[in-house]
Formats: sequence, C-alpha cells, structure tokens
Amino acid sequence: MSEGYPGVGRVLVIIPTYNEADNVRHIVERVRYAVPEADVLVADDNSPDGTGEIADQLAADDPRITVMHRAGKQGLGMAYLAGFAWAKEHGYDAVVEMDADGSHAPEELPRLLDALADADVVLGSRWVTGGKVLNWPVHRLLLSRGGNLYVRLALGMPLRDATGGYRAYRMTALDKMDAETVASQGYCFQVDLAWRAHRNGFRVEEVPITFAERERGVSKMSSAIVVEALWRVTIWGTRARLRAIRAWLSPRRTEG
Ligand SMILES: Nc1nc2c(ncn2[C@@H]2O[C@H](COP(=O)(O)OP(=O)(O)OP(=O)(O)O)[C@@H](O)[C@H]2O)c(=O)[nH]1
Ligand SMILES: [Mg+2]
Repeated sequence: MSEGYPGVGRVLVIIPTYNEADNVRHIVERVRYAVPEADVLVADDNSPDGTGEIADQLAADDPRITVMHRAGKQGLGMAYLAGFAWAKEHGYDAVVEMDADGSHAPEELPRLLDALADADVVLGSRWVTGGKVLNWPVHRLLLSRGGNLYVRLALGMPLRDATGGYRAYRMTALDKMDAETVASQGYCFQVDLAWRAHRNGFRVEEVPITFAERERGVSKMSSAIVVEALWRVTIWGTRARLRAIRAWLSPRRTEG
C-alpha cells in the first residue's frame, strides 16, 4: 500500500506494451526511480517477443510493479481500459498513461502530478510553450500538428495536444467520463478522452513535455489509426454543432 503523491494520493502508472522487450525494463525502472510513490501496471497483450516475461521478472523483485497479461493484441485503448478498471478495483486516486518506448520521460512525471493537484486531467503537451519534440521526421511533425489543428477546429476544443498519450487523470474524473464506453483505438482513444473531459467541464491542464522519438523497437503507428481519428472526430464535431444549433433554436420555438 503506497503513501501517495502529495495533493494527489495513490497513483498508478499504466504502461501498455506490445513487443517492447528492448524497452520495458528501462522504462519501468525509470518510473520507479523518478516517482517512488507511484505503483506501476504493465498491460501486456501477450507480446511474442517476451515483454511479458521480462515484466514478470521486474514484478517479482518489486511489490509496487504488477503485470496484467492479456490474451492478445487488442489495441492500446483496450489495454488502457483494462488498466483503468484495475486501478478502480484497487482503490487508486489517479492513473497515468505512459508509452513504453521512452517517448514519455518518467523524469517529467512529477510536473504532471504536481499539476494534477489542482486539476482533474493533465495532458503532457508537445504543442504548448516549452513543449518539444526530438528526432521526429517532418511527416510525423506535420501529422501531429495538422491532426491537433483539425481536432481544435472540428470540436471547438481549446487544447493544443489532444492526441498525446502522456497524461494523468483523477479517478473521480475518469469515472464520470464513462471511459468504459470508449470504442476508439490508437490516437483517437486519446482524443476521445480529452473530448469527454472537455465536455464534462473538467479542469484540463496542459503541461509542456519533451517528447522523444522511440530509439528501439517497432512503431505501431499506422494509416488506419489516422483514418479512424479523422472520421470519428468529424462525426463528434458535426454532432456537437447540431446540438448547439438545436439548443439555439429551442428557446425561440417556445417563445414563438
Ligand atoms: N497492450 C498493448 N499495447 C500497445 C498496443 N499497441 C501499442 N501499444 C503500446 O502503446 C505504446 C505506444 O505505441 P507506439 O508503437 O509507440 O505508438 P506511437 O507512439 O504512436 O508510434 P511510434 O512512437 O512512432 O512508434 C507503446 O508502449 C506500445 O507498446 C496494443 O495493441 N496493446
Ligand atoms: Mg511511441
């Protein structure tokens, strides 16, 4: 049982993994060192490269580390949902999302958690002042900037980095967001949760992070992920505009 992070309480860092054998040990060790008050849950989708077994070795030596072995590759979003449910079952006050590939520096986590002391949701942001991206090719930079611009315009949501995956949520907020009904995968999962947080009127803070391109292992990014985000965001944005129009018309109808 952990004593908790000041102003936040018991924190669980969820790290989803699929074929991260070259990364999992290092990332978990960095988290444990950077935020000793936090527990770690590795959510592995039965990676063929043995990531799950490496994580088991880490867990055997440290009671603050747990490994969730899932049946097979079901996408990042599903792994997070299972992790959130586990955190709820085990009475955590906050959860953190973090990639295993080193793109999200555990050394920056105290800044996210400090911000969570006065917020419901904290987004690690590459696109606010002070945020940085290291070693990304131009096409990835354009995709991220363009994607975030589209999200902002389509949804009318003021966040600069709604696609990022380095985040902290209070469990109370996550509960109200009905996260278990999220069907989105990939980046869209992150946009979906940001959109739910925004619509619920939660305090969403963006904290600048330095995002580094993965050095080892294989990317799971695909064009299918981008296409999914595009169509879902377009549908949500259209629905939000229709709701706004209906709300604008309805008092006039009753007046008339
Ligand atoms: N459990 C689980 N984890 C996944 C799955 N897909 C991706 N991940 C993990 O989610 C995190 C982000 O995936 P990445 O491959 O880094 O995706 P990305 O950050 O969009 O792409 P690159 O950093 O460019 O490689 C990593 O820790 C992956 O191992 C999945 O289907 N199941
Ligand atoms: Mg990555």
